[in-house]
Amino acid sequence: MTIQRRALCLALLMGLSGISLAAEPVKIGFLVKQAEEPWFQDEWRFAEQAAREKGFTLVKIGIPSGEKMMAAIDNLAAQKVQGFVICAPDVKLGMAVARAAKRHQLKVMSVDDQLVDGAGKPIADIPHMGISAYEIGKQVGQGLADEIKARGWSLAEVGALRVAYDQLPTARERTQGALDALKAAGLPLANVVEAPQAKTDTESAFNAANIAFTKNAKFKRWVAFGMNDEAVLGAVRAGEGRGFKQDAMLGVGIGGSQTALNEFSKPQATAFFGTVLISPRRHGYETALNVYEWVTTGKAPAAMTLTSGTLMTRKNQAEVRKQMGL
Ligand code: FCA
Repeated sequence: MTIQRRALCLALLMGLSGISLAAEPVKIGFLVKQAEEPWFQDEWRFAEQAAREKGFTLVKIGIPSGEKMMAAIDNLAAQKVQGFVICAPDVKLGMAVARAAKRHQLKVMSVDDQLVDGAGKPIADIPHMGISAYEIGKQVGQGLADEIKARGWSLAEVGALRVAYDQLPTARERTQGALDALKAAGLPLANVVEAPQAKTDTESAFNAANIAFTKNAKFKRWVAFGMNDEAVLGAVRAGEGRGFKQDAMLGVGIGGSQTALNEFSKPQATAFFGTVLISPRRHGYETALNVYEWVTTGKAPAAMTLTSGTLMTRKNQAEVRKQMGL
């Protein structure tokens, strides 16, 4: 074979493989731990928007357990997905996620809940987008403290219900921020009442709050905070059952999705006073786009992105949502 012919063959081969690569459709997975929660619905909706704009396929799977999560990752690989975004049902499954992604040669990025290794240390080489949990928690506490003041309540007589889910680091940091802001405003430490929830949904928060109210009958006024809107809503519903309506109780959540909007649109204000609105657009659209770019150009996402929030109440909801581009 002459040199020219050999070069021609090589060029042809390269061209052919180039064509087959380009023809491979891009598919990105988006796995979330609680698909029924409005926050995750919103994340998916914004991820879909990125998929439409860039022309890739988004594969959405709910992963409420470790088993479902492992099956979903295998399923993604079988569908020839090239990368995925994940909010795992338990952050301690981090190494299992990392290994499965490696085995299938999939790019992986986490969202909302940062994955940890066996020793509980964040897995630094899985890029992550989360919320600035402690700062956002402080905004919750400040929002509560300001409204306590506006109502002329004395901090000394207010019970502070912490709906807790401490096995999740971001949840712990959020409620710690809220607590620190309330303490800085003058809340006595003895007024803090713990309500550990078994799961991160409204029902579990409701049950946890009920137990806490029963044990602490001395308080006639309450504030409630937790890791998200569902946690605070559970506490608010439990309070209502005990006669603590909006004039005796205040709750500020985190999220600002439909859970909060439903409360704000009730004709009568409830004790769900406000929420710190965070951005499902950034967490859904941007993470999906990040993984798409990683797959198509090789450019990895930033190792860590933390997003901020804005206090939103029944009063300023329209304005705040508009500012956030929602
Ligand atoms: C966690 C919570 C969600 C949402 C998200 C940003 O994953 O479970 O409700 O607050 O962080």
